[in-house]
Amino acid sequence: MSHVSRWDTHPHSQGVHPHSRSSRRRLSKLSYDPEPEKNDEDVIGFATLPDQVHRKAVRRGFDFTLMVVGESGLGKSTLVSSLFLTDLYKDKKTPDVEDKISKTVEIEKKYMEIEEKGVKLRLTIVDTPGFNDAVNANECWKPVAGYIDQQFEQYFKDESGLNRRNIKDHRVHCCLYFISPYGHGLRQVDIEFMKQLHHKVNIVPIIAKADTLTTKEIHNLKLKILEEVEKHKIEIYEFPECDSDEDEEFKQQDTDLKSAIPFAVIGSNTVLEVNGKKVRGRMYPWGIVEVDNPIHCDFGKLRQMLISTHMQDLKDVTRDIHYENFRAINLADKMKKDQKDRNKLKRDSSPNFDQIVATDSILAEKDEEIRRMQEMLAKMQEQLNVNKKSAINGHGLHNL
Ligand SMILES: Nc1nc2c(ncn2[C@@H]2O[C@H](COP(=O)(O)OP(=O)(O)OP(=O)(O)O)[C@@H](O)[C@H]2O)c(=O)[nH]1
Ligand SMILES: [Mg+2]
Repeated sequence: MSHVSRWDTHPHSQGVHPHSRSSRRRLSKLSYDPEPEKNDEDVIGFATLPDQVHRKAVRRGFDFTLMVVGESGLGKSTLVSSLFLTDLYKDKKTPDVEDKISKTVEIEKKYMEIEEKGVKLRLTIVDTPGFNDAVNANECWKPVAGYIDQQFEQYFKDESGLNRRNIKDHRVHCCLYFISPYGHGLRQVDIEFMKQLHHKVNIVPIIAKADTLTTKEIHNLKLKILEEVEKHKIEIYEFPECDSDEDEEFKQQDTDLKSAIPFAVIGSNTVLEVNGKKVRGRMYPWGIVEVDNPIHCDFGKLRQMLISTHMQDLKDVTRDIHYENFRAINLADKMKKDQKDRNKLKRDSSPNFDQIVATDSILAEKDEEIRRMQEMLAKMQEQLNVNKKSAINGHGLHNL
């Protein structure tokens, strides 16, 4: 890859390595300088902050997770292996992966660590089984949505745990949604699928197997898809505005990328020879289509966007919008549950009126019984007194 890290040309670095002696000297000076550009010795030193952030980020490395979804047989597995496995592993000896690609039957995670100019990228590819018209197409988004939620949940748990500094970020940062080249735009299942996912993940729509369409057909299909995306209020990944201070070349690149959405791609893992050069392509009786040729398809643009230009933005949107969405819903659910539990607890410890009524009536019965007993005792006492009196009287008479 020929992309030059944008940090290499950072205006603040001015070719001074942050570790160099002069930069360290600058950090220790704390004096006011009315003309800081003129006297490099007297600056405070926070201009090295971007370099410090850069160094720290490079040391830690980057995580990125890409997912592919769509109808079965559209070339999802072929594309991801064309995108990463063969290309980024060109130094390593890999067996011909084409033979290995077969129908995906369950969600598969492929993990790889790539290094370029000292920058480490931990890449996770989530390959999902394609859905089929015949097999419960209405519900096919559920396992995919479940997988995305699971990753958010894991991150949420890790974030609230003790080992927060070493969290591995497996949240899905981008989902390539494959659209069939054979239809006339989006199908009902595509609309439903994307609507179920668009608040969870950045969706980048892809027209699969672009080699089966003519240039005009690709153009028309792109327009139709964009029209339907808008009509059905599907929120696909929105490319950020290009900064006005970017150079002209970068601005042009950005415009080209945006105007190519949905990217029409071709996948292949076969390396062929064209004019003495080895290229990845598909051979037909009438000629060869080259995966990396920008005239043949948008594969190069897709790869550029994913790896060179928009990876960080995809991660930022995941963290700031999709994960925040998940957190908000999760916390609201948790609060509701806590409230329910509290109410239940209150009910358990509050007086039971039926029981009170029953206890009261038992007490009343007992009171009544005591009262009757006291009455009986009083009668007996009275009787006893009468008997005593008559006995005394009897005795007195006798004595008289
Ligand atoms: N014409 C053409 N065929 C392709 C392209 N990409 C893949 N194929 C072929 O399409 C067939 C299916 O490719 P897979 O990559 O297995 O498709 P998938 O979307 O992963 O399919 P599931 O795993 O069932 O979801 C294979 O025979 C590929 O060689 C392409 O860009 N153009
Ligand atoms: Mg597959």
